[in-house]
Amino acid sequence: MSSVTEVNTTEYEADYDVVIVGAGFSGLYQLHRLRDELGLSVKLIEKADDVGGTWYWNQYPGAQCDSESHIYCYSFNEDILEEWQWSERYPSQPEVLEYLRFVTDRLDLRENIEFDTAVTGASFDETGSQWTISTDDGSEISSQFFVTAVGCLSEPWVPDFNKRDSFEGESYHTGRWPHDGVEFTDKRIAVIGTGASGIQVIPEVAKEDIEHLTVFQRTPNYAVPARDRPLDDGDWSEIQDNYDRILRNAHESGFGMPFETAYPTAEDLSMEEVREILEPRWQEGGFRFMLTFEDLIINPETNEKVSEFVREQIRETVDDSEMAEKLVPKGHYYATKRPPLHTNYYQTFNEDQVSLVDVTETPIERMITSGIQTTDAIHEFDMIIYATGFDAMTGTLLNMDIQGRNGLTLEEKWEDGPQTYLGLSAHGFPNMFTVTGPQSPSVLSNMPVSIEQHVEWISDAIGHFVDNDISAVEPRKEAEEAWTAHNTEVAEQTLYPTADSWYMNENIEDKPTVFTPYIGGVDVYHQTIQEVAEKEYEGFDLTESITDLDPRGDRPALS
Ligand code: FAD
Ligand code: N01
Repeated sequence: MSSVTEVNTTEYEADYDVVIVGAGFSGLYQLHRLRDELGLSVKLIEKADDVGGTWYWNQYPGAQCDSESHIYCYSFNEDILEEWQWSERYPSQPEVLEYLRFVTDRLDLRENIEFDTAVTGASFDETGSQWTISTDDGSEISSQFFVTAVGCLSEPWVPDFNKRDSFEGESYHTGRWPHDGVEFTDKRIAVIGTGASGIQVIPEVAKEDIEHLTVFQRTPNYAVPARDRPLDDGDWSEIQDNYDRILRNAHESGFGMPFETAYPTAEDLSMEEVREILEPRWQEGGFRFMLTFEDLIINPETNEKVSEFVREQIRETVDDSEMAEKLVPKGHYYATKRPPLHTNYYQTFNEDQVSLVDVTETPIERMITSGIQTTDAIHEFDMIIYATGFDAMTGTLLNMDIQGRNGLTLEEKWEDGPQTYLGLSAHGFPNMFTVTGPQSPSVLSNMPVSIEQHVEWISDAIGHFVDNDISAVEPRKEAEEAWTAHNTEVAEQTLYPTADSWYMNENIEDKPTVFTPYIGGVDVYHQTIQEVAEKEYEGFDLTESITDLDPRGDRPALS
């Protein structure tokens, strides 16, 4: 049970009940829920000049969702579900952005969003049980609750290559792609990185009228064909007829996707039998392939057979056998690094104007004014595209200089890796909640499902605290330690920790090696957080207010 203590708090008046940071999928729904369902005064701060988050920033050619469109959306509003019709099996970046703009306008959210403003600091004032939030325009505002919705993959990461800034050509990161496009014609182009972003951008750049494309690969990936296609009215009416069931299944599944795993294991199957099972799923494309065998991620024998099947497909697709061998992943199990989908990725390496540099054989030594110097050659370019990923899960949170009780910074607290209670809150940081924080299923799911779970839990919790005059809420240290230990324990039962992935923070040298998302499953996780709420927020200390503060009272309008 939680405990309720009376403390002598000084009377205070915060500017807002809640300040939210981030206007992507998470922040937009969080704003709607707190403002329109609880009637709270809310301000949302967003550093971009528009909504969209991921889909605002990642405008690189080929940027597209790997989740199928009909499940990569909000499910909370039936009118929106009926009014919006997706045009493709997987929505492309412009369509997701258009969708998020549509939802924003439909729910009239813009008036509570301050764009073009970055949060640069947030500190908790114990006396008033409120947060002071500083922004890059020099302003400060206060709120009783502080909700971070800053995204797990929103801080681009560029490796610190020797003399990185000496290159004099054009440089772009996929996660900060210019919104007015990039001209590729007649250019010699390098792409560094073959994760999900690289695998999408490479075929699109290769299609352009370029002089040459050189791909710098460190770890080959297991990419499965997406097999995108337009959705016609017939497809759409079938989805609409079954939407309740589809969405319920997604919310009750382990990965936030409405697909059943078909077989318990491949352990006792011959490779021939495995091929027979996987072939139709390979032809169908998408994440159903990954969900063929239930024990894929815990049983090395099953995983090795599925991995081998993918390797066979790569060898069959790439004409040059030496090139094919370089593209075949060998050092990690399938899906222990985020498994991407692709459209013509492997086929691109059959084009004359595309070449591959394996940087494990010939590492990048330095950037030079005209390109990239590896241990065996100088490669000259007009443009370098960094598809090198993100300071994932914690990077964006830590950049905000968040200070909790007694001046403890989140950076100090998480020096050895994130410690949270339920991936939602942290001891020492009262009244602060994080949407899809580290140690929640987040990136191991179809994210709108996890986002809705979190936003609804946070809203219900804040509503409960407000209704019960609880001014400060903080997870107990023991609860946090137990959750952190549980995260590690569950991860260690899987193959995930065997790979050098960004899930393990391994993409950035200074970060502690620790598995950051929660792999217990979206369904199990949801049940856990619901039970915590039902048991009066078990694991949290709740501090009752003695002030006459009415958190639903009149608050300043947005400037
Ligand atoms: P974001 O969309 O990242 O939004 C966070 C917002 O916070 C941003 O607008 C950012 O500008 C703002 N912000 C951050 N820091 C500050 C600050 N200090 N001050 C003010 N504002 C700040 N997930 C899936 O489930 N399926 C997919 O197929 C899929 N495809 C993806 C493709 C790409 C290219 C990428 C990068 C991610 C993909 N994801 C996918 C994950 C995706 O990030 C989530 O699905 C979802 O969009 C996250 O929404 P969010 O609102 O939580 O975070
Ligand atoms: O980033 P990544 P991403 N020298 O970190 C390489 C989501 N997403 O932007 O694997 C040379 O996966 C690095 O090599 P290695 C999705 O969740 C989704 O592609 O570390 N290479 C890797 O190849 C995804 O997982 C979608 O050895 C270096 C690449 O750069 C997440 O975002 C689309 C290097 C980085 O891959 C991030 O994906 C796009 C170095 N020093 C993104 N440092 C869809 O759903 C790094 N690399 C469609």
